[in-house]
Amino acid sequence: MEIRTATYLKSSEFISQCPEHRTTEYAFIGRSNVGKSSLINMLAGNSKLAKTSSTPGKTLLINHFVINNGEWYLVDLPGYGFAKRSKTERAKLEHMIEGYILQRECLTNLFVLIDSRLEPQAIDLAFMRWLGESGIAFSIVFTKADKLSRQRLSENINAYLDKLREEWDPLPPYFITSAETRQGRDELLEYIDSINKTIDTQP
Ligand SMILES: Nc1nc2c(ncn2[C@@H]2O[C@H](COP(=O)(O)OP(=O)(O)OP(=O)(O)O)[C@@H](O)[C@H]2O)c(=O)[nH]1
Ligand SMILES: [Mg+2]
Repeated sequence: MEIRTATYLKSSEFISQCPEHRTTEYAFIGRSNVGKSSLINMLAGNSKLAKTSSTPGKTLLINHFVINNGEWYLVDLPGYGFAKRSKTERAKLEHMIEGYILQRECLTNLFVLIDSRLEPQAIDLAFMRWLGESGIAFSIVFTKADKLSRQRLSENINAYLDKLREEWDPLPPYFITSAETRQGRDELLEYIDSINKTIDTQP
């Protein structure tokens, strides 16, 4: 599948403000700075679509993007776990993210982004546990693959999968990506396409 058009639609603070929905919707979540907005831009083939920053905490709202004139939506979410934010601010963002994930009925699949350079982080494992307990379908996207040698990358991914096997059987689907080299783009788009085909996505 190719993305022919990708346009910004709306930023929302609450689910009640999210656009009315008639098609499938894919959202990206993960720790601040993991590369959610960059991944959306890489998929869309437009580096200016979602705002990115080298400083964590850039995305602060639920951002909807329309793909292929309404065939499906991409959603950029704020990151979780940014320690430098005040307790109140963090609670507000967590509330926003939780509300979206639990209440957005048209959320077709959530992609949980994991920095491929890091060993498994408790906050991500706890977040995925919560998704499982809440019955939310998700897939894992390892990001920033370009920052590691091929061997180091495969060692890290294997170690991560081993950690996940302690809790998950079967493992969630996973993808290895780089917003720099566009690694994983075709696989992710094919995956989204395969889900779209099981659901009528005509607007
Ligand atoms: N080398 C490399 N850098 C990346 C990649 N993806 C993201 N980055 C960089 O990582 C930083 C954070 O990227 P964002 O896409 O803004 O991260 P985010 O997860 O949306 O962050 P918040 O909105 O703050 O939660 C930026 O400096 C990006 O250029 C990647 O695949 N490779
Ligand atoms: Mg962002």
